[in-house]
Amino acid sequence: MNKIALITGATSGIGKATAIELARQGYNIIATGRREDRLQELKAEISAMVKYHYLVFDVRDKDAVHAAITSLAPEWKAIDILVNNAGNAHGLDAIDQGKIEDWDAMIDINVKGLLYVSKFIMPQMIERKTGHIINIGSIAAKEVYANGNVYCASKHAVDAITKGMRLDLTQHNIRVTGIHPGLVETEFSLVRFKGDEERASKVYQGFEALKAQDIAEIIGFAVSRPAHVVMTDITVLAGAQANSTTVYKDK
Ligand code: NDP
Ligand code: 8X3
Repeated sequence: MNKIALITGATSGIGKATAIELARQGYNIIATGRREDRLQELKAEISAMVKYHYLVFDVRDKDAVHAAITSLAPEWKAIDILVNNAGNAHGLDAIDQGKIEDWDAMIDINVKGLLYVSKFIMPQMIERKTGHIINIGSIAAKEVYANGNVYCASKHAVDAITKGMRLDLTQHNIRVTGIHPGLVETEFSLVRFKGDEERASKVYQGFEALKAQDIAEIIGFAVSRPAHVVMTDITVLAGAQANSTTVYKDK
């Protein structure tokens, strides 16, 4: 029987590429997100390879998360791989200029949403004594950059939760991996800059940014290691990127 992978935030970017990559590896896929039309679109591509199921929920809504996970039919309940990917930056403002609704969004989605989804999936992993949780952090989990304040805090929290999960879950034979990308060209900057396409595209001009597929392949590598190997912490930057803010762009 095929193993099952649940990927949050599979409607675009890293999550979508990961859903397709893990389907190629033979995992049956549960894709989640808020945009149902995109989850439906993904069906054609993935169900040509493996079984596909999608769940529509906002990770901020703990009741909706609980209802969605408990609604799974018995054949979908034994989730082997959880990829906690849903998340975004909202705004890029100095701390005194930051908007409270942006702070709420980042803490509620990137931190609390990851916890809610994990909360309802970990018990069956513990019961079955098997599982792998991949948390998508960021270079912002390792460094703090100007105006990144609360986004960086939310990703530092993801890093701490990842380490805490490993301490508490290894005894149950559950592997925990943190993946920390630098600049990946997705809808990330479009969300951060609230739909400003020109400002968003400038982030990725003058160098070759990482692609969602690059991260998906690293996730695919981490989950395909033999059972006695756990990749704990992977930071991956674009080739022209030396740290979160030093990017060697074409003149
Ligand atoms: P995208 O904006 O392309 O994708 C974000 C995904 O998260 C979408 O599928 C979106 O789905 C989902 N999502 C956002 N908010 C919610 C919510 N409230 N409830 C449910 N799902 C939600 O960005 P990326 O692919 O780049 O981002 C994926 C992860 O990678 C994020 O955690 C991000 O912080 C991290 N990351 C990104 C980097 C980059 O440079 N792009 C670098 C380092 C880390 P929908 O809107 O349909 O709900
Ligand atoms: C996304 C990458 O550099 O904007 O996490 O923080 S960065």
